[in-house]
Amino acid sequence: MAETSEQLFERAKGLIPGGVNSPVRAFQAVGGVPIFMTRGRGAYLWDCQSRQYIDYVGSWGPLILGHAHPPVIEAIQAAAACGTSFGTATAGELAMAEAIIERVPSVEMVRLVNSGTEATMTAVRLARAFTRRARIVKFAGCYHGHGDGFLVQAGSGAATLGVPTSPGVTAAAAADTLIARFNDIQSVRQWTDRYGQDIAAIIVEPVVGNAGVIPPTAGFLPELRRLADDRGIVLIFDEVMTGFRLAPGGAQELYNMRPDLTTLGKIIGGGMPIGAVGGRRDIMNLLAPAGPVYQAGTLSGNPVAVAAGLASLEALTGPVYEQIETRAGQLEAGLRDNLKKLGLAWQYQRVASMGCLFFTDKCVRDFDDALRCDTAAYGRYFHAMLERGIYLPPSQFEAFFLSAAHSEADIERTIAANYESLQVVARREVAKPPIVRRELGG
Ligand code: KE4
Repeated sequence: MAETSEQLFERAKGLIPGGVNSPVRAFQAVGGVPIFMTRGRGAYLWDCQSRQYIDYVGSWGPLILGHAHPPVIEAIQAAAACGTSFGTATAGELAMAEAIIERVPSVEMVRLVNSGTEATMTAVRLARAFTRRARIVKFAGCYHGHGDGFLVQAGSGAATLGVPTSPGVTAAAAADTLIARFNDIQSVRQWTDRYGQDIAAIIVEPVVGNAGVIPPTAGFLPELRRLADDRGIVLIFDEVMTGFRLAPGGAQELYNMRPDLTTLGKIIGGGMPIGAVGGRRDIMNLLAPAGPVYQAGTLSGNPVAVAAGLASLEALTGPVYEQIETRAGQLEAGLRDNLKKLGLAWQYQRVASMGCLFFTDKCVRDFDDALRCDTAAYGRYFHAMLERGIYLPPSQFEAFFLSAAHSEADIERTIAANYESLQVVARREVAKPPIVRRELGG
């Protein structure tokens, strides 16, 4: 008899801090026991009791083609059959660099690393070396991984746990991090006016996905570019989540922007561990061994991860993006229609295949707006959808993701489950524990 998630979690908590290897998986923001998944295929996940879900987390973004996409699996199998890692240069890393440079015009050179955190840490180190300055500006609610300097009013799991500035981050590390408000250029100007000559970088999620989904207001990104140019500050777009998702060239293609450095990850690994930092040649060439800025990684450019990423990028053609956009539009129309029919003022925000239902009656333009959400209502909504076979991010401060594998029938089922779940929340009922469902097919 397979162990239940409850039994596995009980055991895991004695062996792994919090029972999980990444905090946001622990369901602390929504209550209940985290679900232990065993298999994914296309738009679906199955848990350890063989319950099937339509998955809108997609491993937090990488799986834009869906789980176990055949060309990706074949690429992994072929690469692994030749060995899992050589610790040497390989032609695949060159192919990945070319693939990124071809899709992201602002990237002239690229360094592969093993996570988004490594990418953002490296980008800031490069900016500090290039400018010989110490301070960085980040935005409240944006999450750039768990590097010390970023865990200051961070989003994603940090916001979920209510520890936006983590213990263990020294006052010195935090002191170099200046916090601004997303979509408020004046909050940036206050810092550049005061410390302009000592600010190395402005790092931003061009579309915030770690406080729920918050699009940039018109003019905000161009204003950031202008401020950075005026003060010789390196503008870093953290596109770990938005890269290759919002468009082939990411958010910077969508909003016609040209940052100095870009951080990437998720999709370029096809679900395997990877990250990348890329950008202007004059900055990137500071990286060892070309330059003095040290950065390294045993498994950087790992051949299996690179093979998975290349297969993913290759499969991401124009028609695939168009299909995903069609589905995302259908979902948005259905969810908005449900809110209207039920007379609910909650806010649905979306950019391409990243979306979020905010349990607040005001448009969410920054982290303070997001923090006004009724997170308890989100928790009830999450469980009501789970009961109906829909797996959403277990936190109000996350984005949900569509993939090329989500079918029209999946979208219709989600809209129907959303309608019932909104009623559950509006009536303040508590969702019953997930029921065992028959296989949905697919
Ligand atoms: P990783 O170190 O987790 O690979 O990437 C960090 C990171 C950097 N920048 C952005 C914009 C990101 O969204 C992330 C990681 N995203 C979260 C989900 N919101 C990862 C999920 C988790 O922490 O378990």
